[in-house]
Amino acid sequence: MIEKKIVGEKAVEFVKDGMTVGLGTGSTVYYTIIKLGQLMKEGLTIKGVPTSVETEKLAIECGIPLANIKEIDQIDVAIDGADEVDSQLNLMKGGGGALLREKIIARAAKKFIVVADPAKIVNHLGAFPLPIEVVPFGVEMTNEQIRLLGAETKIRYSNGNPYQSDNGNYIIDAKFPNILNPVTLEQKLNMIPGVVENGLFNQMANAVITLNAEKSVVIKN
Ligand code: DER
Repeated sequence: MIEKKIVGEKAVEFVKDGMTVGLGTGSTVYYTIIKLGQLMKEGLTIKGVPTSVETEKLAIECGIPLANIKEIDQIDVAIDGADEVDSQLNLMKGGGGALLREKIIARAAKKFIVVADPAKIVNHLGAFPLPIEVVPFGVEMTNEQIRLLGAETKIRYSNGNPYQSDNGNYIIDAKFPNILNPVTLEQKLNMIPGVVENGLFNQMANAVITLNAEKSVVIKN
């Protein structure tokens, strides 16, 4: 999809020589990672911090050296995709199941840049089911607590078994009606025992790169 490629590649303008770069997960940031690999061949020197096993494999294929996650406590810039972006730049993420590592790395970054094709830009979050990472123990009980917040919930399955994140946890996809106050919802979700993390990335993005109606690149911040 050309729109993904345009916005994904634009994000490399936020990467400077010598940086430690958080590498997101998904089909848009894929183009960022490919472009960074090309720039490394032209002399750019960076270290990557992948947000998933999938991204780690892609970074290695692109020749991007990986930072040792145990040795870093800060990241210069993190670049990632999103499933939805609202008018306040609150994000819904986790469609790719990588939300926990993505959120850890996005929070540790001095700058968090999001790459999103125009279809992701919404007035209010909620058309997309909210991914919530939960521990496998008592998943049905945790599911019920989320349902009681007003969501229709589904435990994510893959090949006939519950999907397992890179961290060995399950994902519950929770369809809430229009999410008018994502900050309050995030607080309520994180109070539920068994919830590890949720896909609401509120007030974290420093900039969102997308396209306007004329298909020109715009940077919302
Ligand atoms: O899981 C995520 O949050 C990913 O960033 C993903 O959902 C982004 O979507 P994309 O594949 O359309 O870029």
